[in-house]
Amino acid sequence: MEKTLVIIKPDAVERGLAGEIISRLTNKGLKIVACELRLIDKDLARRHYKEHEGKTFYDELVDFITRSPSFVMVLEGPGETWKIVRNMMGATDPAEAAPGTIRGDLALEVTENLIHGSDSQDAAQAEIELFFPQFTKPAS
Ligand code: DAT
Ligand code: MG
Repeated sequence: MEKTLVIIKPDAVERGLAGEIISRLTNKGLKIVACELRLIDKDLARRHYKEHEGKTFYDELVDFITRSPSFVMVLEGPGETWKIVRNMMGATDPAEAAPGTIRGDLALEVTENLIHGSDSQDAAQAEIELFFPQFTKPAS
């Protein structure tokens, strides 16, 4: 079984779309193995989006992801779970995302694109550790 990290972003929670997005992912057959409604703070947001530090949209991205609670989940499937989720999310820019995808059906703007999913198995591992350290590190 492989796990991946999904963040249902503040725009989705604000718009009441968390249930719709969770349904799509669990109807596919993925299983929720951890979840939390959580206000992501600036420190965690900066660590999560470290790869984008210095880009023009970085500050806007950090402000956006910290503005209200996100629904953060670990999803599990029989293999390549991160890839299944990425395909269901659609392209980063909702204008490019195919109909039938979460972003293609439900979003209009690149910043407010509803959902984050890890983009590789290594990223999934690191992101699960960042958001749910209690599940990945032995108790001390
Ligand atoms: P993804 O979320 O599809 O993995 P990413 O990792 O390249 O995309 O970027 C992270 C987030 O940053 C993305 O969901 C929305 C925002 N973003 C990316 N490119 C952007 C751009 N050109 N302008 C504004 N926001 C952007
Ligand atoms: Mg990304």
